[in-house]
Amino acid sequence: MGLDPVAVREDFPIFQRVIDGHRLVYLDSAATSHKPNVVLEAEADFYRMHNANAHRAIYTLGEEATELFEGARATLALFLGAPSPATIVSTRGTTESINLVAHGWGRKFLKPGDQVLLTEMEHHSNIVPWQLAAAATGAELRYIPLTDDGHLDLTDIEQLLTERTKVLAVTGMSNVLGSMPPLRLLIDAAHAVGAVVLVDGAQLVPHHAVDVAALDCDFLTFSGHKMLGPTASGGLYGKDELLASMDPFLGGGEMIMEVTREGSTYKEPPFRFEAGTMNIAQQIGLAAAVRYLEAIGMDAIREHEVALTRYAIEGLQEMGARIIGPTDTAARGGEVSFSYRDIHPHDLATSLSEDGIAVRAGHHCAQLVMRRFDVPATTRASLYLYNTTDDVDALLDGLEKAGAFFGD
Ligand code: C6P
Repeated sequence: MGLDPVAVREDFPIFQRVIDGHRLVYLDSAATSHKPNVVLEAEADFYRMHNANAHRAIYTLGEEATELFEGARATLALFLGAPSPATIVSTRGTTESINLVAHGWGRKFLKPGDQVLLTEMEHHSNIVPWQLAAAATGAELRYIPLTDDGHLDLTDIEQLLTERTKVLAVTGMSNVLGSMPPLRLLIDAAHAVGAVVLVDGAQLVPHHAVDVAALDCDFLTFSGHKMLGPTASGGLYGKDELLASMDPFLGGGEMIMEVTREGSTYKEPPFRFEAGTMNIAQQIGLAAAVRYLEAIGMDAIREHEVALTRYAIEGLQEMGARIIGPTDTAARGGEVSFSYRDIHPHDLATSLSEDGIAVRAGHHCAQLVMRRFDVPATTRASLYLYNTTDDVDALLDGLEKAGAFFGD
């Protein structure tokens, strides 16, 4: 049996909210997802019953905190098909994870004349850290362009991906277009020229089964808050030998072996990259989110979202909205960006909000995408396991209402 979003909603207290007399129609999970009771409980239970710093104390609570925090790492490793928990670094999410790699790997190994290959569909989090690393090392940035329907244009890939390319950093799922680049093909092509590959999994991991061993990516980043977990939870997967070769990102407590006046030696990964008191409760909450997602099944979630995305795209197209991104649901996720008549996305989002409908309007931290499609902003409805066709119908009704109000 497929996923029943109505039953799923029962697990999320926020859906009891009534907003100005309207039920909550939440279509902004690409920005952040809601949290089921099991996640809220796991986090609260940690604070209520086990609260202590991890990896520091030998009293009972301290040992429990360490066990729970490390248990969360093991849960994440299994979820992502990682070979061992030591390949998972706990971070506050994708932005921190990419900065960690661009700093710890990029600044150490990039040299003048090396190239970093990005794509025009990247979120700013997968551009700016590389710009900083390039500025610090003399490396150059190059970009894979996009086709008119919002996929990567791989026509000139052989000119872009060359012996000079040292790293390919690519999203697994665009937060604006929904497009899913052909990761395995890109990873193989990058490895063939000796480049390492970082996959920005901020949107992919919450919505699609991911197996890092099968993908053979070198790094994968993810944000817990987009996959039913708490804010400031998340992580970085990295191949053992790469993590071991990298410099620390932040310096501080618990990431060192020994500190002298002159310098310090560092622990092995992942601890080398976990300076200071960590996001203990958040990672424990994220592990509960992962168990919840696994119990439902990532394939069932994907199947539900594909059907709902198709329903949304068809409904929007029937109303004359312009979809910005692919319309074929096979290689895309449920981030549906559109423009509707000439109504500014901010006006549209404000009008929808009056009916309890939450969508995001703006450039979605992806200004290269806006420029490519010649729009200042888009309205984006993004779907998740708790969304229903009723939610999409509410969006379409809301658009009709906005259309009547703003006119032509
Ligand atoms: N996108 C959106 O509304 P953080 O903020 O670190 O959890 O994730 C950053 C990030 C990186 N890559 C992609 C593909 C993303 O979608 C995001 C976050 C949100 O689209 C907030 S801007």
